[in-house]
Amino acid sequence: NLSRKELLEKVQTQMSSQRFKHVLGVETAAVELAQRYGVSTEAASIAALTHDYAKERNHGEMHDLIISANLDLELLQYGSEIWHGPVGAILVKKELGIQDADILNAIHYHTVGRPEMSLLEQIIYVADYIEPGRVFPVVSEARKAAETSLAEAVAFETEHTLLHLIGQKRKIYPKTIDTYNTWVAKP
Ligand code: DGI
Ligand code: FE
Ligand code: FE
Ligand code: FE
Repeated sequence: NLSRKELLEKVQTQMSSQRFKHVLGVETAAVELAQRYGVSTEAASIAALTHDYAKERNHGEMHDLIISANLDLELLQYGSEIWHGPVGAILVKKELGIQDADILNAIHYHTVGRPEMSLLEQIIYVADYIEPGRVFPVVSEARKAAETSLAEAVAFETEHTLLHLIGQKRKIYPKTIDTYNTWVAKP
């Protein structure tokens, strides 16, 4: 098991200083949410520090890993921005030795979510969106939701991410819709 300091050093080698700063912000937000919602703050810290571990890997390597690790091949049709979660979970296990399934799932699903999310998965999904460095228009509303209901914060983020993608006519990964249907849509 790596100490927090060792983990920080390994993560820092994988990314720009700007992204590393984002990762530290996600850790701050995730630990706070973990305290509020009764989840292990250590697990929240580890998942937050590693959630974007693969973000700056080259696309060819990520593409090949999606195939060799038997990840969802549909990922390949929806652009590389949604690859780093699933790929990151594989690499964090292989290269950092992290084995905890809940932490690996939190990394895997941090971008698109999924219908069933553990509290830790919800925390990383939301912390990524509301960390102190984020500045988009609705972020204060998202932070407010996270103070009272984690599920409401997940729903808010899911709705607004989808609206944002549609506003830019981006392709929607079907699993993003599955998350929307579970967390946002009315029955
Ligand atoms: O890695 P971060 O930048 O911290 O944040 P993230 O992992 O939550 O999101 C990365 C990007 O993924 C973000 O700009 C929105 C995009 N994204 C999320 N769902 C979808 C998507 N892009 C497409 N094309 N389709 C999706 O369904
Ligand atoms: Fe990410
Ligand atoms: Fe996110
Ligand atoms: Fe992130």
